[in-house]
Amino acid sequence: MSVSLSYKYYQPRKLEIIDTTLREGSQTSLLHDHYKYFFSTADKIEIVRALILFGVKFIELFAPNVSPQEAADFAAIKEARDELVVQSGYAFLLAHVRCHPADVEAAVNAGADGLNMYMGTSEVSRSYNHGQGLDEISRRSLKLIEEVRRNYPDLILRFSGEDAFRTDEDDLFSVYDGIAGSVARFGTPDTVGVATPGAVVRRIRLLRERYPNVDLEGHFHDDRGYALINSMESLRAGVRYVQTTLLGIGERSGITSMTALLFNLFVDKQYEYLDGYHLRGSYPINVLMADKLRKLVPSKEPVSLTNRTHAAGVHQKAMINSASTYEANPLDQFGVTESEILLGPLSGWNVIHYFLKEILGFDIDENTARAITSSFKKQVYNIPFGESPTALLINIAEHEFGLRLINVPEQFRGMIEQNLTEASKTAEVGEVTHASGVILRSKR
Ligand code: HCA
Ligand code: CU
Repeated sequence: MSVSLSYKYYQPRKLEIIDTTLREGSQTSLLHDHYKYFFSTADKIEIVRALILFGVKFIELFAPNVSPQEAADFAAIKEARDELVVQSGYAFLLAHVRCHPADVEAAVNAGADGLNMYMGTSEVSRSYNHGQGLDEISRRSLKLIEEVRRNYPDLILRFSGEDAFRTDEDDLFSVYDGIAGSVARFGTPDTVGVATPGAVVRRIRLLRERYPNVDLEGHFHDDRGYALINSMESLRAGVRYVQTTLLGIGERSGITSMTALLFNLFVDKQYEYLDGYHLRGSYPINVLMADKLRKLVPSKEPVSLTNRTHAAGVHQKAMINSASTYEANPLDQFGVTESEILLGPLSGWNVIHYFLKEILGFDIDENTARAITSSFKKQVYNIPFGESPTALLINIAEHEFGLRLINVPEQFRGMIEQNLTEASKTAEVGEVTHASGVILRSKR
C-alpha cells in the first residue's frame, strides 16, 4: 500500500525531533568497534518502526545513491513507514543530500518526502571539501534549489551550511539570504563540535530575526560534551527542529541523544516541547539501539539503568530506607522502572543483612551480618575474574557461619515482595548488566 503524505497538512509541534540514527548514527565508529560495520535492513526497519511509534515524525536517511544497499533499504523503510502511518499519522522520510543533481534525483526517485540539502560553507570546507568560493556556492545551490522547488513543489526542503559554527556570520547570511524564499528550514550544524551554548543562542537569535519565515533546525556534535546543552539552548533561542540519534551515536563522539533531550525538557518542566512523544518508551528504545550496537546502554546516557544503580555502602543503606535519597529524577516516567543495588566490595553490613535475610531468607541477626560483612570484605578483592561476589557471600554465610534458611511455609513463598536475580542470567539482550554483581530489584 502506498500512502501519500503532504507536509502542507501537517501542523508542526513546538519540538520536532528529526531522527538521524540511520544517517548520522550510521557514521559511528561503534559499529566498527563491534565488527558490525552497518545496520542490516531488518535492524533499520525495527529502528524506524520504534521511532514512529515513539512519536517521531521526521526520519533522515542517506541519499539512496550512497550505495545499492542504501537504495534498497530506503525502499524497504518506506514500505514499513507506509504501513505504520495508518496507525500513527504522518511520518516523513528525509534524504540527506549534497547540493548535487545526482543526489537529488536519486532521493526524488526513491520517493523521499523531503531533502536535507547541505553544502560546506566554512573556509576549511570551501578549501578542502569542494573547492568552491562563496559566490559559487550561493549560485549553484540557489539554482538547484529553485529548480527542485519548481519541479517538486510538495517536497520539504532544508538547506544547511555545513560547519556553520566555523562559518563567518556574514558569509553564512550571504548564502542563506538568496535561498530563504525557497526552503522550509535552515540547518546550522555544529559539524565539528566547537560551539558553546552562548554562541548557539547568539547565532540562532540572529537567524531567527533575519529569516522569520524559515524554521530552524539544530544539529550539535558532542566533541566538547555540549551537544545536549546546545540543543536545549537552541530550543530556547527559537529552533523548532532538533536532529538527534538514539544513544547520541554519530560521527566521532556523536550528537544529541533523543532521550537525553526529552528527559531534560521534562525535568525542567518544559512540557510544551513533549507533545506527542511516548516518553515511557525511552528506555526500551535505548535498549533496542544498544542491542543493535552489541553494547550496553552507555553509562553517560541519562535514560539508563546505570542511572538507577547503586554501589556504595552508604548509598545502598539509604536506598533500602528510601529510594529518593539517591534517586532524584523521574526516570520511571522514561521507562526505567527498576533500581539496582550491586553487591560488592563497597557494600555495608546493612545491605548484606537485608540481602541475606529478606531476599535469600537466611535466619540471621544483625551482629552475625556484621561479622559476615567483615569476612566478605577481606575476601572479595581476591575472587577470580568473572566470579560473582554473591557466590562468595553465600559461601561465607553457609560454610563459615553455618547459616540456615528460615522455613517459609509454601503458601507464603509467592508473597515475598523483592526478588533477587543474578544479573547476567535475567537481563534482556542489551540491558545494562554487571556481570559479577546482583540486582536487588525494587518494584515501584
Ligand atoms: C555530515 C555532516 C553533518 C551534516 C549535518 C546537516 C554535520 O556528516 O554530512 O546536514 O545538517 O554535522 O555537519 O552531519
Ligand atoms: Cu553531523
